[in-house]
Amino acid sequence: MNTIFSKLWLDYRPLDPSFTGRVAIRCPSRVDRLGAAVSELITALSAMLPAAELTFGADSAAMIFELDIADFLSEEEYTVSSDERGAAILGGTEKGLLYGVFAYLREIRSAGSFVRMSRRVRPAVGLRMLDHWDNADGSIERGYSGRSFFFEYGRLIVNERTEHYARLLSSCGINAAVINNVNVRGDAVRLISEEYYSELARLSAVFARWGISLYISIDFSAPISVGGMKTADPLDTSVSYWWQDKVRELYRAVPSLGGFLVKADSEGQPGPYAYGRDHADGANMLARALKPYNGKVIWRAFVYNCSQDWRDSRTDRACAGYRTFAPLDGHFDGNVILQVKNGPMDFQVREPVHPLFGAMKHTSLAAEFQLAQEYTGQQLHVCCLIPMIRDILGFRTYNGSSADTVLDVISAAAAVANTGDDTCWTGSELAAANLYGFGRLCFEPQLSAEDILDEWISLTFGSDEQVRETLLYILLGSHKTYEDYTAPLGLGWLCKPGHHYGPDPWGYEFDRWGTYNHADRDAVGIDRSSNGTGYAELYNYPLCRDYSSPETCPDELLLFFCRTRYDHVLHSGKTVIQHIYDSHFDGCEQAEEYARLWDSLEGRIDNRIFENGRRRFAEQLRSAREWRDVINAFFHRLSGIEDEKGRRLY
Ligand code: GCV
Repeated sequence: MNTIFSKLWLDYRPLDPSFTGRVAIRCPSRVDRLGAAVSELITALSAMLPAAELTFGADSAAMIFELDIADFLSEEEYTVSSDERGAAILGGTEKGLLYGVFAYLREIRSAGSFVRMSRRVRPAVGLRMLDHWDNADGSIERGYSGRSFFFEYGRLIVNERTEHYARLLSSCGINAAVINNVNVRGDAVRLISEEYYSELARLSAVFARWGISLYISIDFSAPISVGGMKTADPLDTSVSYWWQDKVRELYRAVPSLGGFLVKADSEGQPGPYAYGRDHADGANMLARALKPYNGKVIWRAFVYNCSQDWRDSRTDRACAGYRTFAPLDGHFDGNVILQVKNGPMDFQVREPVHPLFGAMKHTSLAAEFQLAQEYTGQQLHVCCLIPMIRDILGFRTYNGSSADTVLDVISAAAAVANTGDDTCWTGSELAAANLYGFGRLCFEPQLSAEDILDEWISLTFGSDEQVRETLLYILLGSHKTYEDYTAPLGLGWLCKPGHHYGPDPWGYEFDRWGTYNHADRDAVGIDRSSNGTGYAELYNYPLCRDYSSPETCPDELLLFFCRTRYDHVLHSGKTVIQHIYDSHFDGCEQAEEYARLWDSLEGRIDNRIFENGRRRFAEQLRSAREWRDVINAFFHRLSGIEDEKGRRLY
C-alpha cells in the first residue's frame, strides 16, 4: 500500500509567522483535552502561528480560544464567535465542538486572517455517510484512485493514513463510513467474525475520535457462508437467533459500530427472495438484531432484473425500484434506512430524480450518490458533481407535504467514495472537490455550489486569484461539459459495457441490463408515458404530467421519457438531432478550453499536481473527441440528417 499521502485541504500553513505572543486555549473539565476538537485546534494554531507560545488556560494572553460544551445545543450543533483576538467555540457534544473548530479554521484560513465571525449551525442531514466499495484483497470496485487503504491481502489496515482520512471526513462533516464493498466477496464475508474483531475495534476507535461511525456491508446469506447453516431465511427463527448472537458478539468487540449496509437480491447478491420473503422481512430481521445496540440497517433499493431480454419492451428497469419498494412503505422497522440511488437507473450523468423519494412517506430514506466517477469520466475527466447533488437535494417531490424536497424527505445521505491509496487520495486532485463538497452540502445545503468550491479551492490551493477563478470556472462548468460530449438529453448508457469508459452507443443495446436507447433511423429514446412503460406515472402530480409529453418534459430529460423524432423541436428551439451535434462539438471545445486553462496555471500550483492534471486533461480531451465523433457519426448514419453547420460528422 502506498503510505505517502497528501494532506489535501487540511494542510495548515502559517497565517502570521511573525506573531510571537502568547496564545491560550481555555476549556473547562467537561471538554476532553485529549479529544479531537482540542487536538485539531492545537495542530492548526501551531502551524498557523509557528512563533507563538501556546498554553492552556493562561490568564493573560494576546489571543484566547475558549472551547466548551453547551447543553442548549444539539449533539452535532455548534456556535462560533470570533474576532482578531481569538474565538469562543461551543458544541452540543465533543462532536459538535469538533465541527465548530473545523468551521472556525475553515473561515480563518479562507480569509487569510483571524476574522470576526458569528455562527450557529446544525447539520441538515442526520447521517452523512461514505460507502467504500473496497474488497478485502485490496482492490476497489469502480475505484479510480489506486488500491484500498482499508484492506490489504485480506487484512484490515489501521495506520496514520486511516487517521488522516478520518480527519478529512470529519472536517467536511461526514459522520459515517462503510468500509467494504456492497458486493461482499472473498474474505470480506468474514469481516463479521472473530478474526477481524480486534482490527475492527481499532478502526472504529480511530473513527469515533473524529465523530465517524463505522459500518460494514454484510452478506445476507452469512448464516450459511459464515455460520455453516443450511438457510438464511429471514423468517426462520434459527436464522434470526444466529444474527442476534452474531450482533451481540460483534458489539461486544466493537461497541461503537454503526450497523450494516445491505445489497440484497441485486446483481447476484443473495437476499430474501430465495425464501419467498420480501425486502421488509429481510431488513427487519437484521434491524431487530441491531436494535438493542442502537445499530441501523441501511438497505439498498437498487433492485432490478439484470437478466432482461432486450426484445421485451414492456419491462422497464427504471420502474423496478419503485415497484419493489413503494408497496412496502410503512413496513420497515424504525432503525431501517432505505438507501435510494439518486436516479432510477445507475448514476448516469443525467437521470430524473428517483420517484421513490416522492412515494415513501413512512420509511426513513437515504439518498445515494456516486462520487467514484464510474460513468462520469473515471477521475480522468473533471466532472464536479456538487451542483448536480445540490439540485437533486432541492428537487420537489410534490408528495403533499409543505416541505417536499428530497432534502426534506431524507434522514441520511450516502456517497460511493472516490478515494484510494493514491498519493492525492482521489486520482485527480480536482476530484477531491467532490468528496469535500458532498460532506459540506449535507451539512449546510443552503450553501451554493460556488461557495463550497470556493472554500475548497482556497483551503487546498491558497489565495492566488487566477488559480481560484480558473478552477472555479472549470469545476462549475464541468458536469455540463461532460454531459454535452457524452450522453445527450437524458439518454444515458452510450458508454462501453463493463468498464463504462468511452463511447459505444450500441454496446448496451442488445444486452441483458435493461439499458436501451432504441435509436433507429427516425427516432430515439424510450416512451415512458402511460402509452409506453408507464414509468412517468410513478411521479406525483404535476411531475407525472410534465414527464409524459415532449411538450412539457424538460429538454435535458427528453430522451429518457419520450421517444422522439430527430426533427422534433426542443424548447431551446433546436431540433433533437442538431442539439446532439451541437452539444458534442460544444462539449469538446470546452474540454479543449479546460486543458488550455489548466496549462495557464503552470508555476502557480504545485508542480506534481500540475503535471498530474496536465496528463488527465490531455486524456479528457482525447476521450471527448472520441465521444463527439462516435456519437455524432452514430446518429448521422442512422438519421441521414446533415449538420446544419456543415461540420464533419465522420
Ligand atoms: C457495487 C453498478 C456498478 C456496480 C455496483 C452497482 C451497485 O451496477 O457498475 O459495480 O456494484 O452499481 O451500486 O451495487
